[in-house]
Amino acid sequence: MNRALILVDLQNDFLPGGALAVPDGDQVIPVANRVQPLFDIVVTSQDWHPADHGSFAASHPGRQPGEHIELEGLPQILWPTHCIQESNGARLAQGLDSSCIARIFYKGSDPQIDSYSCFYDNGHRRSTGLADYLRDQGVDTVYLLGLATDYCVKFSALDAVAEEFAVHLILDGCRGIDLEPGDIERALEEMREVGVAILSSSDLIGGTALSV
Ligand code: VGL
Ligand code: ZN
Repeated sequence: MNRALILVDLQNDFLPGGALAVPDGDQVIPVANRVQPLFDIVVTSQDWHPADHGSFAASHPGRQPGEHIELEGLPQILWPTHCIQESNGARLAQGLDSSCIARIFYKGSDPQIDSYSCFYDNGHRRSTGLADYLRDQGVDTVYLLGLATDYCVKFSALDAVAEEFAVHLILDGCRGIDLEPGDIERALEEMREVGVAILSSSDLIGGTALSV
């Protein structure tokens, strides 16, 4: 059976200087580049919002980023405008080696619902097709890295477990937002609790984690 690497939202807007910069987000790019050749298949997700997306504070007059609202019946944190389709901010990070990427899965395109996970939107209403694609490729084990640990990486990892993949998180390939201090640590704990194995890229390069 095959092992896949899922690169989560390695996009300019999530790097320092971007619209929704994740602290030290740029430091995961060399990790992503180092580990890609170790996998049978590499896929990536891209946050891909229309300009009027409902997760943007700017779409709700009087609201500020960081505020909590309800969007079509779901709790929603309001974000700065980010990852607008076709914009430079939505492009894959400059410096990311994209030569190994077999397929890109776009998410967050529906203006009325956010999509943290690269498998499903936040209401689990629509699939991106990633799980079926991976199964079609004979993948039973996935490794994740990317941005942000406490949002898109976490929800992708939880969905990957629910889809019955064996799930590993490459911790030094992730950075988080910590909107509330402790969010990153709590996200890691939630992932551990459902069986996500947390490891470092050096474990992979040493070969141990790949042989389990
Ligand atoms: C993300 C907040 C809003 C992420 C995307 O990639 O973690 N976070 N959109
Ligand atoms: Zn987003």
